[in-house]
Amino acid sequence: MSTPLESWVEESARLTKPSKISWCDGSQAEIERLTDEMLRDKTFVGLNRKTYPNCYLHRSNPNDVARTEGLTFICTHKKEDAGPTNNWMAPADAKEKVRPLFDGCMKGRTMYVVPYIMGPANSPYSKVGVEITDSAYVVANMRIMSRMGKVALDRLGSSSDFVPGLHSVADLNPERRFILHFPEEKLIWSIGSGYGGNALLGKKCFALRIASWMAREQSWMAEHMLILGLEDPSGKVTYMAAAFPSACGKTNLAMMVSALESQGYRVWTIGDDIAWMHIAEDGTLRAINPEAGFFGVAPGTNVKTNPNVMSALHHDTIFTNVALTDSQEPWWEGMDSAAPAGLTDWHGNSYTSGKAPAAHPNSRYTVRASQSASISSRWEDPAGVPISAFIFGGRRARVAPLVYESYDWQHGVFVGSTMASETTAAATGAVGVTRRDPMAMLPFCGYNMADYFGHWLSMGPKLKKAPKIFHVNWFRRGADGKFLWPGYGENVRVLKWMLDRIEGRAGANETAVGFVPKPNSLTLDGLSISRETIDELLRVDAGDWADEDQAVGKFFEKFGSRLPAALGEQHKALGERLSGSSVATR
Ligand code: OXD
Ligand code: MN
Repeated sequence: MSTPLESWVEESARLTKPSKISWCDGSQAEIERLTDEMLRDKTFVGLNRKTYPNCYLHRSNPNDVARTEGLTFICTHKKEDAGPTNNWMAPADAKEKVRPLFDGCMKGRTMYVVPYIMGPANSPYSKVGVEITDSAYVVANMRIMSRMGKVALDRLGSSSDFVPGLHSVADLNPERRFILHFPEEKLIWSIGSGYGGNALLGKKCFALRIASWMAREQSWMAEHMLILGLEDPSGKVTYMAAAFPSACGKTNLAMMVSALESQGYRVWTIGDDIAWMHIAEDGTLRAINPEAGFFGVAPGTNVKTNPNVMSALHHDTIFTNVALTDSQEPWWEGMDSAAPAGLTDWHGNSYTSGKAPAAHPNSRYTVRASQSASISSRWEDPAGVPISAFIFGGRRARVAPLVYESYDWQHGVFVGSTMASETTAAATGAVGVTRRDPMAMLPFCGYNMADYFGHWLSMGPKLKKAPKIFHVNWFRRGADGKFLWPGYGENVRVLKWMLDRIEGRAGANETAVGFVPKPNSLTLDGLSISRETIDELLRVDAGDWADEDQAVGKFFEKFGSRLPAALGEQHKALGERLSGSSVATR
Protein backbone atom coordinates (compact mmCIF):
# COMPACT_ATOMS: atom_id res chain seq x y z
CA MET A 1 0.00 0.00 0.00
CA SER A 2 1.43 3.39 -0.96
CA THR A 3 1.35 6.29 1.48
CA PRO A 4 -0.54 9.43 0.38
CA LEU A 5 2.84 11.02 -0.38
CA GLU A 6 4.00 8.08 -2.51
CA SER A 7 0.71 8.10 -4.42
CA TRP A 8 1.00 11.82 -5.16
CA VAL A 9 4.63 11.45 -6.26
CA GLU A 10 3.67 8.57 -8.59
CA GLU A 11 0.78 10.56 -10.01
CA SER A 12 3.02 13.60 -10.56
CA ALA A 13 5.66 11.45 -12.26
CA ARG A 14 3.05 9.96 -14.59
CA LEU A 15 2.13 13.51 -15.59
CA THR A 16 5.58 15.14 -15.83
CA LYS A 17 7.50 12.01 -17.06
CA PRO A 18 10.95 12.60 -15.53
CA SER A 19 13.80 10.27 -16.41
CA LYS A 20 14.66 9.89 -12.73
CA ILE A 21 13.08 10.49 -9.32
CA SER A 22 15.32 11.59 -6.47
CA TRP A 23 13.99 11.73 -2.90
CA CYS A 24 15.92 14.44 -1.05
CA ASP A 25 17.17 13.59 2.43
CA GLY A 26 18.77 16.97 3.17
CA SER A 27 22.15 15.39 3.92
CA GLN A 28 25.57 16.98 3.44
CA ALA A 29 26.49 14.32 0.88
CA GLU A 30 23.39 15.16 -1.13
CA ILE A 31 24.06 18.90 -1.25
CA GLU A 32 27.69 18.31 -2.19
CA ARG A 33 26.60 16.09 -5.08
CA LEU A 34 23.99 18.61 -6.27
CA THR A 35 26.48 21.47 -5.95
CA ASP A 36 29.03 19.60 -8.07
CA GLU A 37 26.37 19.00 -10.70
CA MET A 38 25.33 22.65 -10.67
CA LEU A 39 28.95 23.81 -10.98
CA ARG A 40 29.39 21.45 -13.93
CA ASP A 41 26.25 22.56 -15.78
CA LYS A 42 26.93 26.26 -14.87
CA THR A 43 23.78 26.68 -12.77
CA PHE A 44 26.26 27.77 -10.10
CA VAL A 45 29.43 29.84 -10.34
CA GLY A 46 31.78 29.14 -7.41
CA LEU A 47 32.82 32.22 -5.42
CA ASN A 48 36.18 33.01 -3.82
CA ARG A 49 36.93 30.00 -1.61
CA LYS A 50 38.98 32.00 0.87
CA THR A 51 36.67 34.97 1.46
CA TYR A 52 33.35 33.28 0.58
CA PRO A 53 33.72 29.55 1.31
CA ASN A 54 30.79 27.40 0.16
CA CYS A 55 29.19 30.38 -1.57
CA TYR A 56 27.77 30.27 -5.08
CA LEU A 57 26.32 32.65 -7.62
CA HIS A 58 23.33 31.73 -9.73
CA ARG A 59 22.28 33.81 -12.73
CA SER A 60 18.63 33.33 -13.52
CA ASN A 61 17.01 33.73 -16.89
CA PRO A 62 16.63 37.52 -17.43
CA ASN A 63 12.90 37.04 -17.94
CA ASP A 64 12.65 35.35 -14.54
CA VAL A 65 13.91 37.70 -11.85
CA ALA A 66 11.02 38.40 -9.50
CA ARG A 67 7.69 37.21 -8.19
CA THR A 68 5.05 37.60 -10.88
CA GLU A 69 1.91 38.79 -9.17
CA GLY A 70 0.01 39.05 -12.45
CA LEU A 71 0.49 35.32 -13.04
CA THR A 72 -0.37 34.32 -9.48
CA PHE A 73 -3.88 32.97 -8.92
CA ILE A 74 -6.10 31.94 -6.05
CA CYS A 75 -8.30 29.13 -7.33
CA THR A 76 -11.41 28.88 -5.18
CA HIS A 77 -14.77 27.53 -6.27
CA LYS A 78 -16.40 30.89 -5.71
CA LYS A 79 -14.74 34.00 -7.13
CA GLU A 80 -15.88 36.07 -4.14
CA ASP A 81 -13.80 33.84 -1.87
CA ALA A 82 -10.62 35.03 -3.61
CA GLY A 83 -11.86 38.62 -3.38
CA PRO A 84 -11.19 41.80 -5.34
CA THR A 85 -7.44 41.97 -4.66
CA ASN A 86 -6.48 38.52 -6.02
CA ASN A 87 -6.39 37.05 -9.52
CA TRP A 88 -8.86 34.21 -9.69
CA MET A 89 -9.50 31.07 -11.72
CA ALA A 90 -11.99 28.32 -10.99
CA PRO A 91 -10.07 25.20 -9.83
CA ALA A 92 -11.30 23.01 -12.71
CA ASP A 93 -10.50 25.68 -15.32
CA ALA A 94 -7.05 26.29 -13.82
CA LYS A 95 -6.21 22.59 -13.89
CA GLU A 96 -7.53 22.14 -17.40
CA LYS A 97 -5.41 25.05 -18.57
CA VAL A 98 -2.18 24.18 -16.75
CA ARG A 99 -2.16 20.35 -16.65
CA PRO A 100 -1.14 20.15 -20.33
CA LEU A 101 1.86 22.36 -19.53
CA PHE A 102 2.99 19.87 -16.88
CA ASP A 103 2.46 16.95 -19.25
CA GLY A 104 5.94 15.63 -20.04
CA CYS A 105 7.66 18.81 -18.79
CA MET A 106 10.34 16.83 -16.89
CA LYS A 107 11.26 14.53 -19.81
CA GLY A 108 15.00 13.83 -19.68
CA ARG A 109 15.31 15.52 -16.28
CA THR A 110 15.39 14.56 -12.62
CA MET A 111 12.34 15.04 -10.47
CA TYR A 112 13.35 15.96 -6.94
CA VAL A 113 10.96 15.19 -4.11
CA VAL A 114 11.64 17.74 -1.39
CA PRO A 115 9.92 17.10 1.95
CA TYR A 116 10.18 20.08 4.30
CA ILE A 117 8.90 21.45 7.57
CA MET A 118 7.84 25.06 7.92
CA GLY A 119 8.71 25.91 11.52
CA PRO A 120 11.02 24.31 14.09
CA ALA A 121 11.15 20.53 13.66
CA ASN A 122 9.68 19.87 17.11
CA SER A 123 7.03 22.59 17.29
CA PRO A 124 3.34 21.70 17.42
CA TYR A 125 2.74 24.80 15.30
CA SER A 126 4.96 23.66 12.40
CA LYS A 127 3.59 22.09 9.24
CA VAL A 128 4.91 19.76 6.58
CA GLY A 129 5.01 20.51 2.88
CA VAL A 130 6.44 18.53 0.00
CA GLU A 131 7.68 20.20 -3.13
CA ILE A 132 8.22 18.27 -6.31
CA THR A 133 10.60 20.20 -8.54
CA ASP A 134 12.92 19.71 -11.50
CA SER A 135 15.31 22.44 -10.31
CA ALA A 136 18.42 21.57 -8.29
CA TYR A 137 18.75 25.30 -7.50
CA VAL A 138 15.33 25.15 -5.83
CA VAL A 139 16.44 22.12 -3.80
CA ALA A 140 19.58 23.95 -2.62
CA ASN A 141 17.53 27.01 -1.62
CA MET A 142 14.85 24.96 0.12
CA ARG A 143 17.59 23.28 2.14
CA ILE A 144 18.51 26.70 3.57
CA MET A 145 15.02 28.16 3.83
CA SER A 146 13.28 25.22 5.53
CA ARG A 147 14.00 22.11 7.59
CA MET A 148 14.28 19.85 4.61
CA GLY A 149 14.71 16.12 3.99
CA LYS A 150 14.64 13.19 6.41
CA VAL A 151 13.53 15.34 9.34
CA ALA A 152 10.34 16.21 7.44
CA LEU A 153 9.67 12.65 6.27
CA ASP A 154 10.09 11.45 9.83
CA ARG A 155 7.56 14.00 11.02
CA LEU A 156 5.11 13.12 8.24
CA GLY A 157 5.26 9.33 8.50
CA SER A 158 2.43 7.83 6.46
CA SER A 159 0.09 10.76 7.14
CA SER A 160 -1.71 12.72 4.45
CA ASP A 161 -1.19 15.92 6.45
CA PHE A 162 1.13 17.78 4.11
CA VAL A 163 0.77 20.56 1.56
CA PRO A 164 1.77 19.24 -1.87
CA GLY A 165 3.41 21.67 -4.28
CA LEU A 166 4.20 20.68 -7.83
CA HIS A 167 6.83 22.82 -9.49
CA SER A 168 8.61 22.79 -12.83
CA VAL A 169 10.74 25.40 -14.49
CA ALA A 170 9.41 23.97 -17.79
CA ASP A 171 10.54 26.25 -20.63
CA LEU A 172 10.65 29.44 -18.47
CA ASN A 173 8.33 31.13 -20.91
CA PRO A 174 6.40 33.90 -19.10
CA GLU A 175 3.44 33.19 -21.39
CA ARG A 176 3.27 29.72 -19.90
CA ARG A 177 4.05 30.75 -16.33
CA PHE A 178 1.41 30.17 -13.65
CA ILE A 179 1.57 30.21 -9.87
CA LEU A 180 -1.66 28.54 -8.79
CA HIS A 181 -3.01 28.08 -5.29
CA PHE A 182 -5.93 25.80 -4.47
CA PRO A 183 -6.54 26.74 -0.83
CA GLU A 184 -9.67 24.59 -0.53
CA GLU A 185 -7.62 21.46 -1.19
CA LYS A 186 -4.32 22.95 0.13
CA LEU A 187 -2.45 22.40 -3.12
CA ILE A 188 0.10 24.47 -5.06
CA TRP A 189 1.03 24.26 -8.74
CA SER A 190 3.83 26.44 -10.08
CA ILE A 191 5.22 26.28 -13.58
CA GLY A 192 7.48 28.37 -15.81
CA SER A 193 9.62 30.14 -13.20
CA GLY A 194 12.66 29.06 -11.22
CA TYR A 195 12.86 32.19 -9.13
CA GLY A 196 12.26 33.04 -5.46
CA GLY A 197 8.72 33.24 -4.27
CA ASN A 198 7.43 31.66 -7.49
CA ALA A 199 9.54 28.54 -7.05
CA LEU A 200 10.45 28.11 -3.37
CA LEU A 201 6.95 26.93 -2.61
CA GLY A 202 7.34 26.79 1.17
CA LYS A 203 7.69 30.57 1.40
CA LYS A 204 5.02 32.81 -0.09
CA CYS A 205 2.83 30.05 -1.60
CA PHE A 206 2.53 27.81 1.47
CA ALA A 207 3.60 29.88 4.49
CA LEU A 208 1.45 32.87 3.46
CA ARG A 209 -1.21 32.15 0.82
CA ILE A 210 -2.22 28.60 1.80
CA ALA A 211 -1.38 29.13 5.48
CA SER A 212 -3.46 32.33 5.71
CA TRP A 213 -6.47 30.26 4.60
CA MET A 214 -5.66 27.50 7.11
CA ALA A 215 -5.13 30.10 9.81
CA ARG A 216 -8.60 31.54 9.36
CA GLU A 217 -10.12 28.05 9.44
CA GLN A 218 -8.20 27.15 12.58
CA SER A 219 -8.13 30.52 14.45
CA TRP A 220 -4.49 31.41 14.12
CA MET A 221 -2.57 33.96 12.05
CA ALA A 222 -0.13 33.60 9.13
CA GLU A 223 1.35 37.03 8.53
CA HIS A 224 3.95 38.76 6.33
CA MET A 225 5.82 39.91 9.44
CA LEU A 226 9.29 39.95 10.89
CA ILE A 227 9.62 38.89 14.52
CA LEU A 228 12.13 40.56 16.84
CA GLY A 229 12.92 40.61 20.51
CA LEU A 230 13.86 43.86 22.26
CA GLU A 231 16.05 43.21 25.29
CA ASP A 232 15.97 45.81 28.07
CA PRO A 233 18.78 46.57 30.55
CA SER A 234 17.42 43.99 33.02
CA GLY A 235 17.76 41.28 30.36
CA LYS A 236 14.01 40.96 29.83
CA VAL A 237 13.06 40.47 26.18
CA THR A 238 9.80 41.78 24.69
CA TYR A 239 8.75 40.35 21.35
CA MET A 240 7.22 42.34 18.52
CA ALA A 241 6.03 41.42 15.02
CA ALA A 242 6.09 43.94 12.19
CA ALA A 243 4.57 44.14 8.72
CA PHE A 244 6.03 46.40 6.02
CA PRO A 245 5.62 46.35 2.25
CA SER A 246 8.76 45.68 0.21
CA ALA A 247 11.56 48.29 0.17
CA CYS A 248 10.75 49.50 3.68
CA GLY A 249 13.70 47.90 5.51
CA LYS A 250 12.03 44.87 7.06
CA THR A 251 15.10 42.63 7.09
CA ASN A 252 17.25 45.51 8.35
CA LEU A 253 14.86 46.18 11.25
CA ALA A 254 14.74 42.49 12.18
CA MET A 255 18.55 42.32 12.33
CA MET A 256 19.28 45.80 13.64
CA VAL A 257 22.33 46.71 15.68
CA SER A 258 20.76 48.92 18.33
CA ALA A 259 21.98 52.50 18.75
CA LEU A 260 21.08 52.12 22.44
CA GLU A 261 23.26 49.09 23.05
CA SER A 262 25.38 50.97 25.59
CA GLN A 263 22.16 51.59 27.58
CA GLY A 264 21.37 47.87 27.54
CA TYR A 265 18.81 47.76 24.69
CA ARG A 266 19.52 45.05 22.12
CA VAL A 267 17.53 43.64 19.24
CA TRP A 268 17.34 39.88 18.61
CA THR A 269 16.08 38.30 15.41
CA ILE A 270 13.48 35.54 15.34
CA GLY A 271 12.48 35.99 11.69
CA ASP A 272 12.61 38.53 8.88
CA ASP A 273 9.61 37.78 6.67
CA ILE A 274 6.86 35.51 7.98
CA ALA A 275 5.21 34.90 11.34
CA TRP A 276 2.84 32.10 12.27
CA MET A 277 1.00 32.97 15.47
CA HIS A 278 -1.22 30.82 17.65
CA ILE A 279 -3.21 31.46 20.78
CA ALA A 280 -1.52 29.49 23.54
CA GLU A 281 -3.27 27.98 26.53
CA ASP A 282 -2.23 30.92 28.70
CA GLY A 283 -4.03 33.30 26.30
CA THR A 284 -0.84 34.81 24.83
CA LEU A 285 -0.17 35.00 21.12
CA ARG A 286 2.85 32.80 20.35
CA ALA A 287 4.87 33.38 17.20
CA ILE A 288 7.16 31.04 15.34
CA ASN A 289 9.20 31.82 12.26
CA PRO A 290 8.21 29.13 9.76
CA GLU A 291 11.40 29.71 7.78
CA ALA A 292 14.95 28.61 8.50
CA GLY A 293 16.77 31.20 6.40
CA PHE A 294 16.70 34.66 4.88
CA PHE A 295 15.98 35.21 1.20
CA GLY A 296 16.89 38.88 1.22
CA VAL A 297 17.28 41.63 -1.34
CA ALA A 298 20.99 42.38 -1.80
CA PRO A 299 21.12 45.93 -3.27
CA GLY A 300 21.26 48.55 -0.55
CA THR A 301 22.58 46.03 2.00
CA ASN A 302 25.85 47.20 3.52
CA VAL A 303 27.73 47.44 6.79
CA LYS A 304 25.67 50.45 7.83
CA THR A 305 22.18 49.24 6.85
CA ASN A 306 22.64 45.66 8.04
CA PRO A 307 26.04 44.74 9.52
CA ASN A 308 24.71 41.44 10.88
CA VAL A 309 23.66 40.07 7.54
CA MET A 310 26.83 41.36 5.86
CA SER A 311 28.91 39.15 8.16
CA ALA A 312 26.51 36.23 7.79
CA LEU A 313 26.89 36.23 4.00
CA HIS A 314 30.57 35.30 4.03
CA HIS A 315 30.02 31.55 3.98
CA ASP A 316 27.44 28.97 2.92
CA THR A 317 25.36 31.46 0.96
CA ILE A 318 23.67 31.32 -2.43
CA PHE A 319 23.66 34.63 -4.31
CA THR A 320 21.26 35.14 -7.20
CA ASN A 321 21.72 37.78 -9.91
CA VAL A 322 24.35 39.84 -8.08
CA ALA A 323 27.44 41.16 -9.85
CA LEU A 324 30.84 39.51 -9.55
CA THR A 325 34.20 41.20 -8.87
CA ASP A 326 37.40 40.07 -10.54
CA SER A 327 38.35 38.30 -7.32
CA GLN A 328 35.14 36.21 -7.54
CA GLU A 329 33.36 38.07 -4.78
CA PRO A 330 29.71 39.17 -4.90
CA TRP A 331 28.93 42.86 -5.40
CA TRP A 332 25.79 44.97 -5.66
CA GLU A 333 24.76 48.60 -5.80
CA GLY A 334 24.78 50.14 -2.35
CA MET A 335 27.32 47.64 -0.97
CA ASP A 336 30.03 50.30 -0.94
CA SER A 337 30.55 53.61 -2.59
CA ALA A 338 31.76 52.78 -6.09
CA ALA A 339 31.71 49.83 -8.42
CA PRO A 340 35.16 48.20 -8.45
CA ALA A 341 37.03 47.90 -11.72
CA GLY A 342 36.74 44.60 -13.57
CA LEU A 343 33.16 43.93 -12.50
CA THR A 344 30.94 41.37 -14.24
CA ASP A 345 27.25 42.25 -14.27
CA TRP A 346 24.38 39.92 -13.35
CA HIS A 347 24.04 38.80 -16.96
CA GLY A 348 27.68 37.62 -16.89
CA ASN A 349 28.91 40.46 -19.11
CA SER A 350 31.65 42.92 -18.37
CA TYR A 351 30.10 45.90 -16.58
CA THR A 352 30.14 49.43 -17.93
CA SER A 353 29.36 52.09 -15.34
CA GLY A 354 26.54 54.55 -15.91
CA LYS A 355 24.43 52.04 -17.80
CA ALA A 356 22.06 49.52 -16.20
CA PRO A 357 22.86 48.37 -12.63
CA ALA A 358 25.54 45.70 -12.23
CA ALA A 359 23.39 43.66 -9.87
CA HIS A 360 19.71 43.17 -10.63
CA PRO A 361 17.64 45.43 -8.29
CA ASN A 362 15.90 42.29 -7.02
CA SER A 363 19.09 40.24 -6.67
CA ARG A 364 19.11 38.09 -3.56
CA TYR A 365 21.07 36.17 -0.97
CA THR A 366 19.88 32.93 0.59
CA VAL A 367 21.46 32.30 3.96
CA ARG A 368 20.69 30.28 7.05
CA ALA A 369 19.10 32.38 9.83
CA SER A 370 21.45 30.81 12.36
CA GLN A 371 24.41 32.50 10.63
CA SER A 372 23.34 35.94 11.85
CA ALA A 373 24.98 37.17 15.06
CA SER A 374 21.62 38.75 15.93
CA ILE A 375 19.76 35.42 16.01
CA SER A 376 17.75 34.97 19.20
CA SER A 377 18.44 32.02 21.47
CA ARG A 378 14.69 31.38 21.24
CA TRP A 379 14.35 31.48 17.47
CA GLU A 380 13.59 27.76 17.34
CA ASP A 381 11.60 27.61 20.58
CA PRO A 382 8.87 25.07 19.78
CA ALA A 383 6.41 27.03 21.93
CA GLY A 384 7.07 30.24 20.00
CA VAL A 385 7.64 33.64 21.58
CA PRO A 386 4.86 35.76 23.14
CA ILE A 387 4.01 38.79 21.00
CA SER A 388 3.42 42.05 22.91
CA ALA A 389 3.17 44.43 19.95
CA PHE A 390 2.34 44.56 16.28
CA ILE A 391 3.97 47.21 14.14
CA PHE A 392 2.59 48.30 10.80
CA GLY A 393 4.56 50.64 8.60
CA GLY A 394 4.98 52.14 5.21
CA ARG A 395 7.07 54.58 3.28
CA ARG A 396 5.28 57.93 3.44
CA ALA A 397 7.00 61.24 2.65
CA ARG A 398 4.12 62.99 4.42
CA VAL A 399 1.02 62.08 6.40
CA ALA A 400 2.09 59.32 8.82
CA PRO A 401 4.01 60.48 11.93
CA LEU A 402 7.20 58.69 12.96
CA VAL A 403 5.14 56.51 15.28
CA TYR A 404 1.65 56.33 16.69
CA GLU A 405 -0.23 53.84 18.78
CA SER A 406 -3.77 52.76 18.01
CA TYR A 407 -6.48 53.24 20.63
CA ASP A 408 -7.37 49.59 20.86
CA TRP A 409 -7.40 46.33 18.90
CA GLN A 410 -10.24 47.30 16.56
CA HIS A 411 -8.68 50.63 15.75
CA GLY A 412 -5.33 48.87 15.26
CA VAL A 413 -6.88 46.51 12.71
CA PHE A 414 -8.24 49.59 10.92
CA VAL A 415 -4.72 51.07 10.91
CA GLY A 416 -3.29 47.85 9.44
CA SER A 417 -6.06 47.50 6.88
CA THR A 418 -5.40 51.01 5.55
CA MET A 419 -1.61 50.68 5.46
CA ALA A 420 -0.02 52.32 2.45
CA SER A 421 3.40 52.88 1.00
CA GLU A 422 4.90 54.98 -1.75
CA THR A 423 6.40 53.01 -4.62
CA THR A 424 10.17 53.36 -5.06
CA ALA A 425 12.53 53.35 -8.00
CA ALA A 426 13.51 49.80 -7.04
CA ALA A 427 10.28 48.51 -8.50
CA THR A 428 8.86 48.97 -11.99
CA GLY A 429 6.09 51.53 -12.42
CA ALA A 430 5.61 55.10 -11.32
CA VAL A 431 7.65 56.33 -8.38
CA GLY A 432 6.05 57.95 -5.36
CA VAL A 433 2.56 56.61 -5.98
CA THR A 434 0.76 55.65 -2.79
CA ARG A 435 -0.41 52.05 -2.88
CA ARG A 436 -2.63 50.46 -0.23
CA ASP A 437 -1.08 47.24 1.02
CA PRO A 438 -3.11 46.09 4.03
CA MET A 439 -0.93 44.42 6.64
CA ALA A 440 1.65 44.10 3.76
CA MET A 441 -0.45 41.10 2.67
CA LEU A 442 -1.86 42.41 -0.62
CA PRO A 443 0.11 39.89 -2.76
CA PHE A 444 0.01 37.14 -0.15
CA CYS A 445 -3.49 36.82 1.27
CA GLY A 446 -4.96 33.51 0.06
CA TYR A 447 -8.59 34.61 0.31
CA ASN A 448 -10.91 37.59 0.24
CA MET A 449 -9.14 40.42 2.02
CA ALA A 450 -12.41 41.63 3.55
CA ASP A 451 -12.74 38.24 5.27
CA TYR A 452 -9.09 38.53 6.31
CA PHE A 453 -9.91 41.84 8.04
CA GLY A 454 -12.80 40.05 9.72
CA HIS A 455 -10.42 37.34 10.89
CA TRP A 456 -8.07 39.93 12.37
CA LEU A 457 -10.97 41.64 14.16
CA SER A 458 -12.02 38.31 15.65
CA MET A 459 -8.57 37.41 16.99
CA GLY A 460 -8.05 40.28 19.48
CA PRO A 461 -10.94 39.44 21.77
CA LYS A 462 -9.79 35.80 21.93
CA LEU A 463 -6.51 36.85 23.54
CA LYS A 464 -6.05 37.38 27.26
CA LYS A 465 -4.05 40.50 26.53
CA ALA A 466 -4.05 41.52 22.88
CA PRO A 467 -0.78 43.00 21.58
CA LYS A 468 -0.72 46.78 21.29
CA ILE A 469 -0.80 47.92 17.66
CA PHE A 470 1.55 50.66 16.44
CA HIS A 471 2.22 52.34 13.10
CA VAL A 472 5.64 53.66 12.10
CA ASN A 473 7.04 55.72 9.25
CA TRP A 474 10.82 55.98 9.03
CA PHE A 475 10.56 57.84 5.74
CA ARG A 476 8.95 61.19 6.49
CA ARG A 477 10.62 64.08 4.66
CA GLY A 478 11.02 67.74 5.53
CA ALA A 479 10.27 70.77 3.35
CA ASP A 480 13.75 70.34 1.82
CA GLY A 481 12.88 66.82 0.67
CA LYS A 482 15.37 65.22 3.06
CA PHE A 483 14.51 62.37 5.43
CA LEU A 484 13.75 63.72 8.90
CA TRP A 485 14.66 60.54 10.81
CA PRO A 486 18.06 58.80 10.59
CA GLY A 487 16.61 55.27 10.54
CA TYR A 488 18.52 51.95 10.80
CA GLY A 489 19.99 51.36 14.29
CA GLU A 490 18.35 54.57 15.56
CA ASN A 491 14.93 52.96 15.00
CA VAL A 492 15.50 51.20 18.33
CA ARG A 493 14.52 54.50 19.97
CA VAL A 494 11.03 54.04 18.55
CA LEU A 495 10.95 50.39 19.64
CA LYS A 496 11.96 51.54 23.12
CA TRP A 497 9.05 54.02 23.19
CA MET A 498 6.74 51.13 22.29
CA LEU A 499 8.20 49.03 25.08
CA ASP A 500 7.69 51.93 27.49
CA ARG A 501 4.06 52.20 26.34
CA ILE A 502 3.55 48.47 26.83
CA GLU A 503 4.91 48.84 30.35
CA GLY A 504 2.86 51.97 30.99
CA ARG A 505 5.86 54.31 31.33
CA ALA A 506 5.90 56.61 28.30
CA GLY A 507 3.78 59.69 27.78
CA ALA A 508 1.68 60.26 24.68
CA ASN A 509 -0.54 62.91 23.15
CA GLU A 510 -3.96 61.89 21.98
CA THR A 511 -4.59 62.92 18.36
CA ALA A 512 -7.25 62.18 15.79
CA VAL A 513 -5.20 59.28 14.43
CA GLY A 514 -3.90 57.70 17.63
CA PHE A 515 -1.44 58.24 20.46
CA VAL A 516 1.70 60.10 19.39
CA PRO A 517 4.77 60.33 21.68
CA LYS A 518 5.20 63.37 23.85
CA PRO A 519 8.54 64.62 22.51
CA ASN A 520 10.23 64.12 25.88
CA SER A 521 9.05 60.51 26.05
CA LEU A 522 11.40 59.52 23.22
CA THR A 523 14.96 58.56 24.23
CA LEU A 524 17.02 60.86 22.06
CA ASP A 525 20.32 61.17 23.93
CA GLY A 526 23.33 60.69 21.71
CA LEU A 527 21.34 61.70 18.65
CA SER A 528 21.74 65.12 17.17
CA ILE A 529 18.23 66.07 16.13
CA SER A 530 16.48 69.37 16.74
CA ARG A 531 13.25 69.85 18.63
CA GLU A 532 11.70 71.31 15.44
CA THR A 533 12.54 68.15 13.53
CA ILE A 534 11.00 65.99 16.23
CA ASP A 535 7.88 68.15 16.22
CA GLU A 536 7.67 67.81 12.45
CA LEU A 537 8.15 64.02 12.65
CA LEU A 538 5.29 63.74 15.12
CA ARG A 539 2.91 66.23 13.50
CA VAL A 540 -0.58 65.14 12.44
CA ASP A 541 -1.43 67.44 9.55
CA ALA A 542 -5.17 68.00 9.24
CA GLY A 543 -5.07 68.60 5.48
CA ASP A 544 -2.96 65.52 4.70
CA TRP A 545 -5.15 63.37 6.87
CA ALA A 546 -8.35 64.65 5.26
CA ASP A 547 -6.94 63.45 1.91
CA GLU A 548 -5.91 60.17 3.51
CA ASP A 549 -9.40 59.72 4.92
CA GLN A 550 -10.89 60.09 1.44
CA ALA A 551 -8.41 57.64 -0.09
CA VAL A 552 -9.26 55.09 2.60
CA GLY A 553 -12.95 55.45 1.77
CA LYS A 554 -12.24 54.75 -1.88
CA PHE A 555 -10.10 51.74 -1.02
CA PHE A 556 -12.75 50.25 1.25
CA GLU A 557 -15.38 50.59 -1.51
CA LYS A 558 -13.60 47.77 -3.36
CA PHE A 559 -14.83 45.28 -0.80
CA GLY A 560 -18.51 46.26 -0.99
CA SER A 561 -20.78 44.71 1.60
CA ARG A 562 -18.16 42.09 2.54
CA LEU A 563 -16.14 44.76 4.42
CA PRO A 564 -16.65 44.19 8.16
CA ALA A 565 -18.97 46.83 9.62
CA ALA A 566 -16.43 47.59 12.35
CA LEU A 567 -13.98 48.94 9.76
CA GLY A 568 -16.65 51.17 8.22
CA GLU A 569 -17.34 52.47 11.72
CA GLN A 570 -13.65 53.06 12.39
CA HIS A 571 -13.42 55.00 9.15
CA LYS A 572 -16.42 57.12 10.04
CA ALA A 573 -15.00 57.79 13.50
CA LEU A 574 -11.69 58.91 12.00
CA GLY A 575 -13.53 61.33 9.71
CA GLU A 576 -15.40 62.74 12.68
CA ARG A 577 -12.30 63.14 14.76
CA LEU A 578 -10.51 64.86 11.92
CA SER A 579 -13.34 67.28 11.28
CA GLY A 580 -13.60 67.92 14.98
CA SER A 581 -17.25 66.91 15.00
CA SER A 582 -16.69 64.36 17.69
CA VAL A 583 -15.79 65.52 21.15
CA ALA A 584 -12.09 64.80 21.41
CA THR A 585 -12.24 62.35 24.25
CA ARG A 586 -9.74 60.09 22.56
C1 OXD B 1 9.91 38.84 -0.33
C2 OXD B 1 8.80 39.71 -0.76
O1 OXD B 1 10.66 38.34 -1.16
O2 OXD B 1 8.05 40.16 0.10
O3 OXD B 1 10.02 38.63 0.89
O4 OXD B 1 8.65 39.94 -1.96
MN1 MN C 1 8.38 39.26 2.03
